[in-house]
Amino acid sequence: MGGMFRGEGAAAALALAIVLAWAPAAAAGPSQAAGLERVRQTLVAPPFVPEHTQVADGPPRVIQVRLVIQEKRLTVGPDGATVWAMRYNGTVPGPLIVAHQGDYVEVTLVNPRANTLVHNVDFHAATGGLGGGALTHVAPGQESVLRFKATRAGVFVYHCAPGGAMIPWHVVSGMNGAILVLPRDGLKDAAGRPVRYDRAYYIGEQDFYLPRGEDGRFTDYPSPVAEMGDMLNVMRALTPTHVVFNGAVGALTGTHALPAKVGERVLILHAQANRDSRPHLIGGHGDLVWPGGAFAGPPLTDQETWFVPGGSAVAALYRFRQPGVYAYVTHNLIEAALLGATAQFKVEGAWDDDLMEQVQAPRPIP
Ligand SMILES: [Cu+2]
Repeated sequence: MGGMFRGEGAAAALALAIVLAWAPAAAAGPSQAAGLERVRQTLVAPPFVPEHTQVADGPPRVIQVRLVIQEKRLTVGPDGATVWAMRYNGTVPGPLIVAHQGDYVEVTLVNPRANTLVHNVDFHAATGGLGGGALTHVAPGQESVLRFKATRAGVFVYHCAPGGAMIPWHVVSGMNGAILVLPRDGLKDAAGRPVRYDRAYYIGEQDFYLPRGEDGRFTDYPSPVAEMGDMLNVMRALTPTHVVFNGAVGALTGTHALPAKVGERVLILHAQANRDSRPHLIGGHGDLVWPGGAFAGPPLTDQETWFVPGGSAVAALYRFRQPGVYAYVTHNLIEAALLGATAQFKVEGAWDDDLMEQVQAPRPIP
């Protein structure tokens, strides 16, 4: 317990030092956001994405979103593991926000009185002030408003970063999400031609570090702070107990598989706020993959497996050519099969024998 509170004190001091260091000086220029049309974006639970146009249908706007923080226990796996999940808008990962390059994103961050911890939000898409982290610290019962200009087109992570050990603890407790900043004229292929998608899914990968008791069973704790010390000890070994998509083992498989149809182009947005990942669609490919999630350069083509550096989100586009159930995994197959990092696409349509055919079903060797 003593160590836990010492750690908390150090974290709080670091957070304060960071805030002071980043307190804005005299403004270099006023925000150009005044006078722009303001649009409230309705955020939805992952793996779904908010309604949006792929090509901007007007001049830059101010996109208003509301993130309400929730500290609530979450069941992570069928092995009885639970965690005091820290969530934006009640989900792990937090909701996807969608904007176009040049838009302003105005975020109201709400920390309801029922919570127990200080939180904030650091947008990798933003410029300055710890990505907004220095300007958004909210204690339980407070809210803050941050506006930033989405100057770069890409997919970016956002996450809580209250300082010191609090940063990884909050992030691996689920407090991360992503924002999609589309080029105003939409996505382009490697030759610079327009690319459109028929569906988009947002897959947030989450590594969890859940403590076990002496009996080997996962421990339940009465509060996030009670869980913190033991979780930090598991975290220090850098060995997750679970690596999952959408907050829990099986959250995107079986009846929760992601639907698609043969011929549809599906944009897959894969975020990992803390750890490297290597997505692979078993039986398919990355037709187009934007490395690092950046849309300014040409996408890679015909990728078998692609890379998501920890602390980033990457976009891949695939047009399904065959029906069936596709596993979508991180191709560390131990994490995929044993720790939970598997999703599924359920694709309807007609089978193409030209692409694949079973020439002989299994039979005894003649
Ligand atoms: Cu937090």
